[in-house]
Amino acid sequence: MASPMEQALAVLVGTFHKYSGKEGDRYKLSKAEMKELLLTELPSFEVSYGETEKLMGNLDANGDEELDFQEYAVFLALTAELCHEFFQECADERNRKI
Ligand SMILES: [Ca+2]
Ligand SMILES: [Ca+2]
Repeated sequence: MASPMEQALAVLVGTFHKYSGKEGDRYKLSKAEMKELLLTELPSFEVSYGETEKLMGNLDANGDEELDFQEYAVFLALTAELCHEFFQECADERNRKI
């Protein structure tokens, strides 16, 4: 039985392939694929269409208008950092109330 972290990694990799395989290059996320991934898999982030465009631009390091796995991995790292900050703020908030 895989540990929670191993399962989480499998989900992160599997989610990339679930969307990257929909159109064009099977191993890259097009703008439409990335937009669908963001809206479907991260609904709590409430990303708007304009924000997906901007995010794509920032993440597309080699400028080919698609996200390869390496560029997606940068997105995951940034998202993890945001979550970390968010939970830290929640914890700080709780500690202040105690
Ligand atoms: Ca694709
Ligand atoms: Ca790219």
